[in-house]
Amino acid sequence: MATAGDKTKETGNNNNDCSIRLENPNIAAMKEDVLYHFSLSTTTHDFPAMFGDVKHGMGVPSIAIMLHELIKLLYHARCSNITIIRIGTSGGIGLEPGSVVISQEAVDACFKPEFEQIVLGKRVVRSTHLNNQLVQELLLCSKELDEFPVVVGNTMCTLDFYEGQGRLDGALCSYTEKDKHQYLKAAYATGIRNIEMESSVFAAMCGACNLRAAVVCVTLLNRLDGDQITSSHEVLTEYQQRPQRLVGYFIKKCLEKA
Ligand code: R2B
Ligand code: URA
Repeated sequence: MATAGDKTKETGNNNNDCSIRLENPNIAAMKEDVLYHFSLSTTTHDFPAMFGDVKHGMGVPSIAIMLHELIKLLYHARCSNITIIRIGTSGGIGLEPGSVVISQEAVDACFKPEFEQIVLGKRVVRSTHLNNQLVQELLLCSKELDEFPVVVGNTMCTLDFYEGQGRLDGALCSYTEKDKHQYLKAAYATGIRNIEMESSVFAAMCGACNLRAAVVCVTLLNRLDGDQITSSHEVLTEYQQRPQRLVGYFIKKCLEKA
C-alpha cells in the first residue's frame, strides 16, 4: 500500500506543532520498542538516522522516485501477487466535494491514457491503464460501506496545480475563465471526474512492473465552481480520511478471505 504526495495535517490543539502524536502514553516510557514486522528495534537501529529525513513530496517526480525504490524493495523481498493502491486528494469535476473517485484509468492533460517520460533524450510513452477487476472490487466495497459518495471515473494527472489544472488563481494565467470552463467540460465529457498529480506515473510504473494497482482519491472541491480550497480544516481532514476508510475496508475484506 503506498501513498505519496498529499500532506495531512494532524496538529491537535497546537497549530504549529507538526510532529507525530501517538495516542498511547506507554510508548514514550518504553526502553525498547520492537517493530516486529519490520524487524527493527529502537535499541538496535538508529531510527532518526535511518528514517528521520523520510519525506514524500508532491507530484510525478516524488512518487516516481518512491516507486522505483518501493518496487525494488518488493522484488528483493521476493513478494508476489502485490496489490498497490494510491490514496490521496484531488480536485473534482462535476462532483459534490468529498466524493471519492476510483480511477478507471489515469490520463494526461490532453486526456490520453499515457505517461510520457524523456529517457536518454527520447520520448518514452507508457500506458496508464489500471486493473479493472480491482476497480470493481473497490466499488463493491464502497457499496457495502455506504458512507460517502463514490464514483468510478478517469483521473487526469497534471504536472502543476495551477496552470496545469486550468486554475485562474496561479502566479501565471495565460487563458480566460471561458477557456478554463471549456477545458474542464471537455475533460468531463471524456469521462474525467478528478484531477491530481501522481496517478499517471503510478499507473505506468505499476503496470510495467506487473503490480495490480488502483488509485482512490477524494475530491476537495468541484472545479466547475471555483479554484480555491476553502472548506474548513475539520472538513478537509474528514474528506482525506475517506479513501483510507474505503481502502481499509478493502484490505480487511482481503485479509478475512485469506
Ligand atoms: C493531490 O493533492 C496534491 C496537490 O495539492 C497533489 O499531491 C495531489 O496529487
Ligand atoms: N489536489 C490537486 O491536485 N488538485 C486539486 O484541485 C485539489 C487537490
